[in-house]
Amino acid sequence: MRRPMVAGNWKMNGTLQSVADLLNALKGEKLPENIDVAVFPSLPHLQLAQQIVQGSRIQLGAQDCAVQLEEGALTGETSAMQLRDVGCDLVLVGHSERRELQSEDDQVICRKFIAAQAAGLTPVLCVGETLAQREQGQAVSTVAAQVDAVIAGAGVQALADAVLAYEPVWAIGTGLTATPEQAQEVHAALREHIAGYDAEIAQQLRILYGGSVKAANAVELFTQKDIDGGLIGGASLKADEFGAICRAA
Ligand code: G2H
Repeated sequence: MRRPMVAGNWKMNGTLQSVADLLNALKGEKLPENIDVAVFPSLPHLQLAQQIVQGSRIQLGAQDCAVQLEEGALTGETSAMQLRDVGCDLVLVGHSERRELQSEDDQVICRKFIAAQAAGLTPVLCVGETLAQREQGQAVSTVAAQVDAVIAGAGVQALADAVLAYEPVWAIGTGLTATPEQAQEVHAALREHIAGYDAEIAQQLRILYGGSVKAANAVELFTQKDIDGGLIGGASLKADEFGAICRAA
């Protein structure tokens, strides 16, 4: 039985005040006992967020980490070790916005995944196909190749301490959501693909769905057999909406 997770990716949003307000409101939401709940604020807000979620059941994550683990002359970078030091439990790796806007390739993403685990963080590895890839019938082969690149560098065993998030690029922040059937099809294919390496790891791996999830569509997505919760962007910026999504998991 996989424990569902609902994670809020706050992207580049918020101020110290709004982050405090959002977290305090979220702490007041009724969150189901049988799921993991995590939030991923911007870097400057992590320490404050850590102080607010401390002692609560909300886990804290960062949106990215450096490929390098050791301290060094890397202006603007933040290591997984530093994220761990400020109280992060998780880190997103390979979000499509970074793959696209920061030109992160599979090799860089694999190194970040390895650095995250070495620092004691749980990586949430994001994969997804573009609309063009889907239209060419390459949705599954694209996401499978993205997972393969991490397995090639980190080993399949590394997935035992990771979370996978399937986020079709065409559904991110667009208001378009994959239908529950489209999402389930890719989740099942990913699990089957990973089972080709190790059946038990595939069975236990949590695969979250992301891409315009909101309270109104969460139930139909989360009740699919291979969907183990969600990675929520825009809708995670409102405590009541995010609370409702958590209760759908
Ligand atoms: C996908 C998702 C969260 P949104 O990026 O990672 O964002 O729910 O706004 O589509």
